[in-house]
Amino acid sequence: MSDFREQVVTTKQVRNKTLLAFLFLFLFLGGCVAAWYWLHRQPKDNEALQPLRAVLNNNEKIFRNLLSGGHLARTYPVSAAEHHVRVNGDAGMGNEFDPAAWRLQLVRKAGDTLLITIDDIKALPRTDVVFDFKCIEGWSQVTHWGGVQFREFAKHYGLDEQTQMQYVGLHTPDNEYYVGIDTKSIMHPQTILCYEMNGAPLPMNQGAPLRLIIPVKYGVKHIKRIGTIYFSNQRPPDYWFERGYDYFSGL
Ligand SMILES: Nc1nc2c(c(=O)[nH]1)N[C@H]1C(S)=C(S)[C@@H](COP(=O)(O)O)O[C@H]1N2
Ligand SMILES: [Mo]
Repeated sequence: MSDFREQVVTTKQVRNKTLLAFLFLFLFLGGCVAAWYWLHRQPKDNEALQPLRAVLNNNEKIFRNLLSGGHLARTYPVSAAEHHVRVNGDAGMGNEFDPAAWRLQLVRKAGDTLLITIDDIKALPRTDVVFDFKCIEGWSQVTHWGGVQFREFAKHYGLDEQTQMQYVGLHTPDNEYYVGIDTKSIMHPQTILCYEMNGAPLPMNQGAPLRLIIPVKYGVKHIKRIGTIYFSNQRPPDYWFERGYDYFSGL
């Protein structure tokens, strides 16, 4: 004789369980719909719904503390670099621009702006960086850039006091494109003021005479054709932040 015991389940029990399961399903779906309506009734903060913006800001706090000079973006051999480098984004890249007349405006303080030539910048120690350039649109490319580390540049121009501030603002000569970057990220050893691509002068559409290459950030922060650099304890205006993206845009 086997010890097999059958449990007798009545039709009534089956029906009750089924009803209970449906009840939970409807409560859950109702909750989802209510949460969706609630979220979409919330005010916006720079084009992102406020609760979502709060999540981005909290992520920033966490990642800012994790990021340090010792945390390096992965690098690649020069031979791995793409020759056909994608061109993306042309805000602030209008035709009425004269590279010969260009000077970098470095605002050290209100009323204290240095005008720096590209030769001044090329005279500083040169560094290469080959890394995987990632755009938030979903593409990435291993690319090769040359320039001076921002932290070398800051040392050369005596920016000790300025780099104690929380943010750096950069914009194009016509102010059409602009980014704000936390100082820790701009002082990162892989961040360069870049004037070369694939060992040759930076092409016009890629940001000549000078662009930012900042491997710890998404493409949006790699501003092309830098006109002005300044420092602030408030978040400088940021083109893609104003269009709903994350301010920090870290990787
Ligand atoms: N001045 C300027 N810089 C810019 C942009 C732009 O529209 N204008 N687009 C950004 C974005 S979204 C990306 S992905 C990179 C693309 O750099 P690339 O054109 O050299 O590939 O530049 C960034 N820098
Ligand atoms: Mo991008």
